[in-house]
Amino acid sequence: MYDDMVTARYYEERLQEEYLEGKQPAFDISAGPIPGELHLAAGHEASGAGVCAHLRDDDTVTAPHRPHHIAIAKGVDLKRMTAEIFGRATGLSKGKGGHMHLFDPDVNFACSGIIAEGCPPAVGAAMAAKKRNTDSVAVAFLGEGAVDQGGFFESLNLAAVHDLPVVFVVEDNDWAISMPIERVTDVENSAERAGGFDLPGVRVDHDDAVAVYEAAEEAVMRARDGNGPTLLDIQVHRRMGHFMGDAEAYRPDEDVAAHKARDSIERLAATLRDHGVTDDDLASIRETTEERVDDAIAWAKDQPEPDPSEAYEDVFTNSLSGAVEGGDGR
Ligand SMILES: Cc1ncc(C[n+]2csc(CCOP(=O)(O)OP(=O)(O)O)c2C)c(N)n1
Ligand SMILES: [Mg+2]
Repeated sequence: MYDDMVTARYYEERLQEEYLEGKQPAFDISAGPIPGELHLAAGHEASGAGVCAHLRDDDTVTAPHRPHHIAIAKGVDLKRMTAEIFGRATGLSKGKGGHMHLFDPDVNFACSGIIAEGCPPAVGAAMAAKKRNTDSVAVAFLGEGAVDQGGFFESLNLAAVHDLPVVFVVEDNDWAISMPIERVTDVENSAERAGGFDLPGVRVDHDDAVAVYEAAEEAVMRARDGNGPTLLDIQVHRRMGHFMGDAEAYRPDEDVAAHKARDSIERLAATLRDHGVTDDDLASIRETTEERVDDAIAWAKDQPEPDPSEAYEDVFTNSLSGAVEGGDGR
């Protein structure tokens, strides 16, 4: 878990540097080697690492618009993921999806920029696993700001009524862009939503990777053993703006400071030290992960850009000729 968490943190620090190249002084979102939006998950690492520690390649994970820590913990190919973020032809989606649309069929990972979008496909994957009599499970990650989406409730209901092997993981970082959770709901924590569907809801209310690991172990094993879904609500922290370039004018200074003070990576390092892991061991893990990340970024930046003539390949779209000529109505 420590390896995954420090990989994710360093990866995002490096992406942050690359992202800002060419975008200053006036913030130009389309400039630089990573054009478009970039949502960093620094502060969410305990959730991805603690949950995915229980998953195999054949288990399915769907993630939201803040996906890097989850993708890394699920074992998504780091080089092809980085090429995708840099918009290169060898990226996971041939450079057409960008950082919110990473798909890696080798480890059954997908993410989406549409919030709560991953819930129905995770339920579908869980239903497929059950019908095929496998013991694979599916996990849908979403933010606390997405729990009032209809698709989330429909997914909880279908998963509960069919006893499907799926775990819903809400990452609660207190904010949905500029909207604090208490302004959009009177429900104190999202785990309570499970009661309405008669399924277990568990809240992990601090950024402790070990506590996440333990709660996720029970949930994933329950799903794998055929005992149905669980809803986990995990407190994480948002160390940065909603997206790169967010000045966070809406956010009180004390809140930024409080979130930065709760570092789950430091907390896990302290736990590891208590169990006899030395500072040298930890430094050597960090060194290896930094090399791996630097290699992936250097490799990705060296990859070709997609050919513009391929823009309409591999996409769902109405055929122009069909639309003009009446076509077949697709
Ligand atoms: C269906 C839909 N509505 C609105 C948006 C715009 N949007 C992008 S992120 C976001 C807030 C998400 O907050 P949360 O789910 O808490 O995730 P966080 O960004 O805090 O990780 C919104 C409203 C969207 N992407 N999809
Ligand atoms: Mg949030």
